[in-house]
Amino acid sequence: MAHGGTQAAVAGHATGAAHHHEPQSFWRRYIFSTDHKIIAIQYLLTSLVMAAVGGFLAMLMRVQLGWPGKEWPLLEAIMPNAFKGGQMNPDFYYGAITMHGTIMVFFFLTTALSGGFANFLIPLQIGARDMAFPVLNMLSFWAFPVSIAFALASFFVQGGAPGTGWTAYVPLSDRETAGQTLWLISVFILMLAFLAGGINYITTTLNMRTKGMSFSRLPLTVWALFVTALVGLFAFPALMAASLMLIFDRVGGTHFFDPAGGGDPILWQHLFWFFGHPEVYIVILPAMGIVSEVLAAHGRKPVFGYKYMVGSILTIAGLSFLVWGHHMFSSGMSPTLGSIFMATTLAIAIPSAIKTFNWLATIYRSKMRFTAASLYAIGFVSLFITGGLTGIILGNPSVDLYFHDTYFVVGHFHFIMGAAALFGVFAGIYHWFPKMFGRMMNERLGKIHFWLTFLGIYGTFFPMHFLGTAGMPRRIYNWDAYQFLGDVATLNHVISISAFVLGAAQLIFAYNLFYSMFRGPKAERNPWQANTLEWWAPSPPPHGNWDEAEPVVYRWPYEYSPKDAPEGVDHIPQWVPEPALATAGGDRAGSR
Ligand code: HEM
Ligand SMILES: [Cu+2]
Repeated sequence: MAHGGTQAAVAGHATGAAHHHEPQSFWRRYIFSTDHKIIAIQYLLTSLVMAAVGGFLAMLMRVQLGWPGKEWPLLEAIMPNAFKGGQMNPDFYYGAITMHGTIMVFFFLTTALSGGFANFLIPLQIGARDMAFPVLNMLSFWAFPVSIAFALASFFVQGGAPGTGWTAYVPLSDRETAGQTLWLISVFILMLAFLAGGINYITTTLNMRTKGMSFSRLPLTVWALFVTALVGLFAFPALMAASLMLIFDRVGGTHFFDPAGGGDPILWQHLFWFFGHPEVYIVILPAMGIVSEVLAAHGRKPVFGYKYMVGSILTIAGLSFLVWGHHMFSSGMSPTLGSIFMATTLAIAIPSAIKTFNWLATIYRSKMRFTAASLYAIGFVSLFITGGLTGIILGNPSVDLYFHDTYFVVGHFHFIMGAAALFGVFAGIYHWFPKMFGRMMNERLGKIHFWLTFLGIYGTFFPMHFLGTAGMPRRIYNWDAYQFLGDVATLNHVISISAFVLGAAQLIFAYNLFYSMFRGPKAERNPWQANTLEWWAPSPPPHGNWDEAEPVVYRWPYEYSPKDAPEGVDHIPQWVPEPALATAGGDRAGSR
């Protein structure tokens, strides 16, 4: 009933003088919008389209790896160049590898989380009306399709997409055809766009928090997105510099990386991984924030160890700049340096484990409502544990010398980065969809989607560890050509078939998403009875977010199942002044 009370209070509040805005054209409203929520949806939808492209490439790669040497007349009919003569052409395969990684890391995960969710959640959850710099925000978004266009254009130039992988190691990337230059330009623009976006997130979090929203009351989502933006501020410039230098090497006659001209190819690896390791945390930290939020709201229990959660986010962010050498153990670095990077790498396991135990403690004896959102959040914890443990194995230089560049590494990073961050995105979409679109998604389809995805992920990526132990290198097109591998055929069949199940399951999600957007049942303001400020706004919130005054914050965001609250009160939102008022309902709750 408490809930009814707050809703009534909120509804009463909504009838107040509405915020007035000039009528806007379709273009200003939905295309060149400066409203953070529209921009969030633009990022999110573009990132999902890119995920579909990246996923399609993955399916093609699994076709090849499942049955190398087989002919596919149907695929030849659809893509005559890629499947000339019925078999996949190796250049296309390597181009697909590069574009799959690039698309999934940059255009899907980073964009969905640090573009979509950062835009949607930061202003709403801190009680602001918009970002600090709305026009810059719009420009950041519009740089992003430009970057995508450059990357995708590489498929259509002479030589096709570059075959160097998302890490673009020199000297190969120095010698690669023109597509590599387009890729580098794309990456440069993207980094610039993310930097501009991050400046907005940082400034907004620092300066635009509403009355009462101290840092100790900040939802963990905002903490995570804010710290992620700080990490980006220091990481993105390294890749910007590196890509610019490589562009110069390729077209400008310099020799930064070319040993023939006195350059150093290892320099690229340092610059890339100085960016690249923080980048993997740029995608996992926001997912961690989302998961904490969803577990608390759907588990009806405060997040366990809030301060330790914040501390771990900060520690992980700091340490993430000190571990890049674990990607380079086999580059010939001195063993002493290897040991140092081992120590820092294993140190990251500590804050990671703190977070993991806190999630488990949050789940333990909670009143978990098993929604699609909470299933994905719980699934995240499982994937994070599986992937984290293999990370600890790889962190030992002596072990890594064997595993480096095998499928063991592919298994590791797909669990922890690919799949775990993907689960964070799904948990976030199922949780915030009602607020974004004012309608509910179908829970039953959501749960089917979850189980198929969960099983598909384990079926696809778990066996990869065995391939790695058998010595199968990553980024090879025809494992059947290597005698030393023994029989890896069965494992590869299992992986490919699981991957197809995983891919097919995403069609259910796509249907649910688009159907619900237009036809789903109308959402109330606070369908999950959650505590953070966005649930105080109408669904979807109008331009300017709050119908009247900005909300005022009276408490931390995790007052679920509070101990001393009156009978029937199972949560007290941040905007409610005193516990008693939650049941009293009426006009005082949430007003100034
Ligand atoms: C306990 C934490 C972790 C440890 C100890 C760890 C350790 C490692 C090590 C040693 C490697 C290098 C393996 C090699 O290339 O031979 C590696 C690769 C990788 N890790 Fe982790 N990792 C951890 C967490 C994460 C997280 C949270 C993410 C992402 C969200 C991640 C993403 C990656 C990626 C993307 C690669 C490979 C990149 C590539 O070569 O293309 N790792 N990890
Ligand atoms: Cu790393």
